[in-house]
Amino acid sequence: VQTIRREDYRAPAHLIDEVRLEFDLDAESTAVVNTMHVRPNPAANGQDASLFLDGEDLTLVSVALDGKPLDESRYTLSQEGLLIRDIREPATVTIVNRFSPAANTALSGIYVSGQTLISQCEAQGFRRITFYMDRPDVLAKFTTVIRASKETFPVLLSNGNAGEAKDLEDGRHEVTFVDPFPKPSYLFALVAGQLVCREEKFRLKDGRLANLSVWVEPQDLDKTEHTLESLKKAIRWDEERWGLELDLDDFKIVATKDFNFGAMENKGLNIFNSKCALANPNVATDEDYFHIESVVGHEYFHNWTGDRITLRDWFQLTLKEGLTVFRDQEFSADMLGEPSARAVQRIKDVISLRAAQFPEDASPMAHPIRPDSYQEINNFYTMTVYEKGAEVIRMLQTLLGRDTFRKGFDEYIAKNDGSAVTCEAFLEAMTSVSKRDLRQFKRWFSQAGTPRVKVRSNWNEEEKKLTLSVSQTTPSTPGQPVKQPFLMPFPVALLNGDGIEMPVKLEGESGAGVAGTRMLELTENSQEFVFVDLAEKPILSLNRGFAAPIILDAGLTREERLFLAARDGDPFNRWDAMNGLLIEAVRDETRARLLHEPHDIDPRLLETVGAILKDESLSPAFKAVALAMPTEKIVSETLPVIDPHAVHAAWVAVRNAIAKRNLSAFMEAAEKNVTPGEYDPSAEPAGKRALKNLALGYAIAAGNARATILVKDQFTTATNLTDKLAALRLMVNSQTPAKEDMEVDALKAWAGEPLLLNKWLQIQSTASSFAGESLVLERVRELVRCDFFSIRNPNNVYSLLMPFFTANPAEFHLPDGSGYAFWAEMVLELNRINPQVASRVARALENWRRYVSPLASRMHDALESVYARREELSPNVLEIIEKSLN
Ligand code: BAL
Ligand code: ZN
Repeated sequence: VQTIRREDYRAPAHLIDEVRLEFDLDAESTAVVNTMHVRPNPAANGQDASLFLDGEDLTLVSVALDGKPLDESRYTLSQEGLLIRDIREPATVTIVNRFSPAANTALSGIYVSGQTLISQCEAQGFRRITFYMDRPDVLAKFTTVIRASKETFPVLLSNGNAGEAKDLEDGRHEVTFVDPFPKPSYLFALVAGQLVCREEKFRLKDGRLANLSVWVEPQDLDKTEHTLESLKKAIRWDEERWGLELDLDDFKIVATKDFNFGAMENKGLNIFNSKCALANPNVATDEDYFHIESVVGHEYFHNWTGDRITLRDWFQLTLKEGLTVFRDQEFSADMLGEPSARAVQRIKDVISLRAAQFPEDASPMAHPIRPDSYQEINNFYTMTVYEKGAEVIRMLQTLLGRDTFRKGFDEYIAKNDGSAVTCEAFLEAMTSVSKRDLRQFKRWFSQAGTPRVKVRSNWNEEEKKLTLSVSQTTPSTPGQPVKQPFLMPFPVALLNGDGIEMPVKLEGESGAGVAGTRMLELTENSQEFVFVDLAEKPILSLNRGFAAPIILDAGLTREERLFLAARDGDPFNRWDAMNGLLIEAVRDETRARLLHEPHDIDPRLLETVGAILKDESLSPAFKAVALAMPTEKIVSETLPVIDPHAVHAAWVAVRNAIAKRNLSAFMEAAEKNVTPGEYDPSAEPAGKRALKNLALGYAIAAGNARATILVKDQFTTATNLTDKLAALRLMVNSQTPAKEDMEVDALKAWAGEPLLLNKWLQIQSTASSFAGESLVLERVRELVRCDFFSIRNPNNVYSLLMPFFTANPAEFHLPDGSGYAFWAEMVLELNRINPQVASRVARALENWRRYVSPLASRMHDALESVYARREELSPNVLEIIEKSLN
């Protein structure tokens, strides 16, 4: 397998100014006539006169140059594409080729979903449609003509404005789309099917009317209102917050149930995985409503950060993804408005960063947000590129301040509009407006690994001064043994005994100290900060709001952390203190069990849970995140060696102790936070439901019979999916005899609706098995063979297999290795069908070295068993398996 390196980038030898694509669509065999206006790239200085056009799984019919058929001696066809020799002048290249959408199980290129033809081109799917310079730095104006049977494909869509439409002979019709904006091929889109739409004319800030539409199969039309509302909010927000307007008359969204990604930002024609687009109270939970708003925003925001300004090469992926995740996080926060709701959202984002990106940063796949090499670009659509990338952009905003950051953003847009650029373009704009030297900051783009920041404090009672010694280290990662220190923001507050922020003054500063959060900057391997004129010994609240994406060792005593959990005015840090205590409780319990030592959970922690539950000043949503047990996976990440079964037993013990000690408070919270009346997915009622369902879970864990009755009732009477699903999940994870009937009832009711079926599958795969029941592994094995499960459907795989392999450690990591054998079977089966999905599943074992030795060696065996079949493996899966074993 070939390794592609960032340093090997070469400008394209040719450019394509305009392309006209004529499609004769047919599910079995589609024909394309592709006419490209090509010219040598002046920037390449005529180094290479050969025009190379990528092509994969295509049948070439003919090649012509300036209208004349080309002699076979002028071109070479290979597995990778078509090389046409000697193109030294501007020329028109016409290629005719065919491909089969029906045979396309990889869901990259154009494929069949039900009765619909759908495209997905990022990163390199366009080469599965026609021969082309399939690279992001070749920008062309596209004209797309689509011809198809009017009965089978009454709706035909592509990027840009619909031009001429006409009926043809033989029951076929033809539509032409002209996209006025030059774009790289990865942003091309085509959809054909029996679709209906919800549409609306929307007045843009400059007075123009844009036509917005959401296209779906007819049975899904009642799930599109929230999609369209989210789009309108996103358009308004981009105008108001960043001064960016929609540049098209028509903006379309299409939803499909068969999609590898969550969604795709094709110019003017966004295509969505239905789980990220479709909602009504019967099929979507509170979290789905929220998530859809954020993904609709994300794809829309790409119109500027991604489409208008695109990437020079795929190594720059974070330039559009990190920035756009940052933008969608800010959008979501602004839609929540209220500070406590915003804080809860920040907490949830950090939970997912810690659960998935931190482990990635410590894995054999660790890579900087801008990688230096890859074998398969699809393996680099990662939490690091996306979520850590967003944290890096957020740090820049924190360091420069919102106003300067906005000026830098404006300059980035103004200078680079219409170009394909590198991450440097963004940093240069920020440097130019801030006049700051950001060279050290740039290390965030090149160094992988999560920095560890250690803080130790020394209080001088006589002089009333506090010295903070702060050091940072970043562990070595593959190919990067030694790291340089990062520049990072490090906001700090010093709290007095009442939890009030004390005036802060650093040694050498004049005047009185200022109360509040003080922004420090870390730049060195070790630094000291001396705070003077302090009235009393303070308690430290560090890295407030999780300003820097680091692992912090604050050196605080348990008393101090209990204090922060009860008093810190920074909601993130208050949550973090509580969460850290819960993690520590499970970790201590795990250790005690492994050593067969007696262990009591700190009663002060159990009391703090009660105090948070009863604190009237806190929102239900905050209480729900603060009192949620950290997942077993999160706890495991903090252990030097992972024993999933010991962690599971400890986790259950800690949860039960919390539940028993606070049973009456939990029951009270469950009863106080019901949300009667019409369903409203907004943050406040959603927070109440989250707290109520959390409280019911604890009450059931405490063995409370009334809670079980309440949950059973909730399952039958709930008028929203959040409550119904929560009730089913609680019952499935309990030992209630009635649970089997409930599972069957739910399956019968939901089997016809893919969105609901996927939720049901996920409940099954993340369940716990109890004595006398079949193992979850056995159930998952059976479900894979059921006719309502299709291994070809990514959402089915993401709902059943992925959560089982990655989010149910106690059931997956069976001591005999049978879970790993099943994983290997599934990876090999998926590898034949859909390499992108297969490689995501393949990653489930990459951290095998972290596990206790019998499990680690069985995981290693399973990886070897897949590697033994390397001749059959796609580059996607091979890269993961090789890196895991190395
Ligand atoms: N560009 C792939 C999907 C997304 O990040 O929006
Ligand atoms: Zn994106």
